[in-house]
Amino acid sequence: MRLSRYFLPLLKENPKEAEIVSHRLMLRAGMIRQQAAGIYSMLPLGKRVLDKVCNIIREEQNRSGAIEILMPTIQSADLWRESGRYDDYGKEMLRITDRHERDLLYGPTNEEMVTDIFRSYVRSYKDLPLNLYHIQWKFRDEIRPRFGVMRGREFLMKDAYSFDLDFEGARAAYNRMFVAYLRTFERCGLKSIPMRADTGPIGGDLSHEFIVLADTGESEVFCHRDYLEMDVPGADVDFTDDAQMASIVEKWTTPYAATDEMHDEAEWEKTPIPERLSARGIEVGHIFHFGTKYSEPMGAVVTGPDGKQHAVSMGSYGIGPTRLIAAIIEASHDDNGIIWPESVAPFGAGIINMKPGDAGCDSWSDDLYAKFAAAGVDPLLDDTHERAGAKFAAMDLIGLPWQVTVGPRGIGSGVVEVKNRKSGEKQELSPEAAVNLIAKGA
Ligand code: P5A
Repeated sequence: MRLSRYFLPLLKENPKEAEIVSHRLMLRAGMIRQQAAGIYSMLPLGKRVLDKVCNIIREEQNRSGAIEILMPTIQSADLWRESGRYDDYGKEMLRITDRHERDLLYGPTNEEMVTDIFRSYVRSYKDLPLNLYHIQWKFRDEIRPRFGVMRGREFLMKDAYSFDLDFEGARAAYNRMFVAYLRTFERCGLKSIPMRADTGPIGGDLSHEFIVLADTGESEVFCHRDYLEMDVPGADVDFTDDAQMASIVEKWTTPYAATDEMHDEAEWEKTPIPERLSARGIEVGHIFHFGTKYSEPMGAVVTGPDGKQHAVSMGSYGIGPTRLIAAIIEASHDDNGIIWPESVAPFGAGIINMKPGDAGCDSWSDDLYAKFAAAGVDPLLDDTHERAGAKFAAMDLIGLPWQVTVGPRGIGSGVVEVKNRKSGEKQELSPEAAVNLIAKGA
């Protein structure tokens, strides 16, 4: 992409409404635009990051055996009356009436709708296990939407729903999602810690929140320091091996970890004082087992091997991709701007042409651009006529992992300057060496 033809509305001033760094940087880097309280457009740079994050989520959901669908945002109130949640959900639910006076709602979550899909088609235990997920906008009329996309009213969610014959099967499904979540957040460049959590309006008796530690996090959390050093399972982990899944979950749930709602002082005191970490955290994912809470009232039953009818045992599993972007920025930035992990960076590298219009600078920049594209590093070429200082500041702000500067002096000695955004380290390299170095990580 050439910056001269791109839409990157950077802000020079710090927006007054932004209380936390991720909100400030997303506004300043031209990633999002607020349209109403807690409702945002994703601008081109933000949309690129969102797509990268969603693709990582999708790959790990698919790897774990979940199957993608897409359900609508608007739901019929009648479905929610069947589960009893239409009245229970309260003011967070946006209720809508259509021209025929039918009650509709903008979905805050999809347990009822997916249970309806399941009961319409699945009859036998032989079709289980089944896990259906989608990535779709949700609406929750939060009292205090704040911190940008961190706590929006309209926000994107990946929500998965598992169906099994009995608790044992449901527990195995829960474990698979647990492991998929560890991998997903690690691939987004984050250290996430699974913590025992309250179930709130989703319900059930078994639940973990996946928390990213950050000073600006909304939750107070308590955990063992061992979590900071634990290794996340590799891509070769076998999601069909229930015993392997269970042992990974056991390892990741043995040291103490709980959010403040579930915090147990007596248990906490068993952790030696130097090993205790009490901090603030951002909830990027939340998984639930709730058994027959929806399948029983909604008649989602299958014939079991015993020939009898069984209400299926269910769980649901959420990740907030829009919140995840904010969490990544909270965890990875400096005074000059965002520092994207390579896996979610909107472009792989920025090329700064110091003197557009100069034949040498133009041809070197174009050549580098083509070489990067061929090597699979999606480049952003700054071919604008801004001052050098403004160009460097803009590149730092948008946080691409690498910056390659092409200027007349370097060309004279056959080199470009390569800067690593994270370490700040600079080196002079031939264009070929620069492409090789940067393509290695792509
Ligand atoms: C699980 C999937 C559920 O809704 N039903 C379907 C279950 N869980 S949850 O914890 O309420 O939400 C799942 C994840 O969505 C993100 N999230 C938000 N992101 C931005 N703004 C919000 N207001 C918001 N609310 C929830 C979080 O990442 C949460 O873990």
